Amino acid sequence: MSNQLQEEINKRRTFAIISHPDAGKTTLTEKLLFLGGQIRSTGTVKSRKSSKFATSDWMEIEKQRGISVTSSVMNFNYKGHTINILDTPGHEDFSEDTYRTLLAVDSVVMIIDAAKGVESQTKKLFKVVSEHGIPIFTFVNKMDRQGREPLELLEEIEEVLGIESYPMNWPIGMGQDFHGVYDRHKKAVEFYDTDGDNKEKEAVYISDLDDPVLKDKAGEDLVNQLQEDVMLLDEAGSTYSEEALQAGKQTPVFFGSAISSFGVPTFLNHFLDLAPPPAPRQSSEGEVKPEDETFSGFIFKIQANMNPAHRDRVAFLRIVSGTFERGMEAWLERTNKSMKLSQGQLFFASSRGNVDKAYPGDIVGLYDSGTYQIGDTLVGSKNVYSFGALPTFPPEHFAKVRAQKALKQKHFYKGVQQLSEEGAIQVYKTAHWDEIVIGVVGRLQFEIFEHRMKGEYNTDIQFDTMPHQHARWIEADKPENLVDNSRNLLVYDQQQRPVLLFTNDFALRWFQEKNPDVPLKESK
Ligand SMILES: Nc1nc2c(ncn2[C@@H]2O[C@H](COP(=O)(O)OP(=O)(O)OP(=O)(O)O)[C@@H](O)[C@H]2O)c(=O)[nH]1
Ligand SMILES: [Mg+2]
Repeated sequence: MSNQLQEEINKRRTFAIISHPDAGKTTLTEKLLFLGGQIRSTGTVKSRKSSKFATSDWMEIEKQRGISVTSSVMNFNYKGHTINILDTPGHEDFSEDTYRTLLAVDSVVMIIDAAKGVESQTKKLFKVVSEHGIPIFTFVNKMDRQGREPLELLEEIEEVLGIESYPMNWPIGMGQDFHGVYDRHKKAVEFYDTDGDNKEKEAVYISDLDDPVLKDKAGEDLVNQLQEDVMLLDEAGSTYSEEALQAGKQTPVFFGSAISSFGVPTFLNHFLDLAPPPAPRQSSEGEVKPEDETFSGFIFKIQANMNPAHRDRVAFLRIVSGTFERGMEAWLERTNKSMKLSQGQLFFASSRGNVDKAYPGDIVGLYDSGTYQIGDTLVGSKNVYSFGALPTFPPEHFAKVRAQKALKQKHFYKGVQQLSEEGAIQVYKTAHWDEIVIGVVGRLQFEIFEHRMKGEYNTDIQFDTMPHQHARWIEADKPENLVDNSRNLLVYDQQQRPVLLFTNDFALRWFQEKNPDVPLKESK
């Protein structure tokens, strides 16, 4: 193993930010990029009137609505580290994308809105993360607003999520009365100010919690509260354990206010110290270590039209082992064919750039003219192996779609094809008239589909939503004979495999009872 490879691995941190919608993922992402010198000013998320927009919400519809609908990848350097950050969408309709993103990271930052506590979508995402046993860091956000009692929030994290929590710092007041945070390890206080300059705040070291500086700045009542809380945490709270943290069984908790950058630099410093470098990954041929010399990686996301000027498509490759070099030869496991990786790109805040070399943990964008699929493994030698398929969710909403104008047919088919390859929609054809049916996991995806078809493929769409809720792949000699009533509909997927769409659970059970010898599969 070369020393250089090992050094590059140790420098890297690759993580995703997750939470319920609106907790502040994109805002925190921006502040982190700003710290890394990647952007010079932070655009306010959701300020529709302003011309500034959040860097990671680059898609047209994200800018319009101020929500994230797709995960985005950004690379930056900070204090000798190379960081790959993945900002994910919170809305459950896009959770398939978020789940796949979680499989490409080594740790996760979970944001809790101090006023709302642990919300439903955070709970679901947390479950997936904890099943993979990766370290989870918690950032309790929006302390500049009146929120819930910090102790109550900790209790909720422990009870609802079932993970031990260890506050690294503790808030002094909140909302109008927010005065800063007390660092339990350093025994120092960072005082809150609203100048939002995003610099590391000078910490004030104190002898103990009776230090007059504290009372001077924060007042008697808040200091009393702080003393009580800290005593309780010291006596009854969990003890810090690096081992439990690395196993994803204890989460370090930080309080702050992303919008004013308060607590963000401190958080990042601790995070870089504690978060793990790129991890090994299981493959069909056993464990692959990042320091293995042979290059390997897998595609976890495909995105069309990232750059409106070029209308190109990018496949996102997470490097697992070895060194990526521009122009290198690699084998695609699915086809066993070799290809030249002539152009790889790294994504920065507002640009992307060609990359000559990239290392484990890095996420490289490969130009894709239809070669790659989500879940593909690439290996830098003929002895290929696979990192396994990535999860797909069964669609639950269906609609017949067509172009409003017949003249747009060509654009329409291209758009449908490309967006389905991204994994954003599933596409079927009806048995008789070859009508296009699309299936999605969440209804909002219909809207995004419509919006993107217009914006990226210049095609207005006619929608007929359908009453069906389930899709099942079937194996039968004459599938058309199985369609017996209005409760199911026969369609074919893009590989011409028969699929039955059912209106509801009852229709599904009814079919199973009548056709016990026809197996129904949730995925292909
Ligand atoms: N008061 C206050 N508002 C904040 C803070 N952080 C974020 N916000 C606001 O909360 C709203 C949501 O922020 P985003 O960063 O878009 O949230 P998100 O988690 O990325 O949302 P989705 O991507 O749609 O899931 C925006 O209006 C932000 O300005 C904070 O620290 N304090
Ligand atoms: Mg967002």
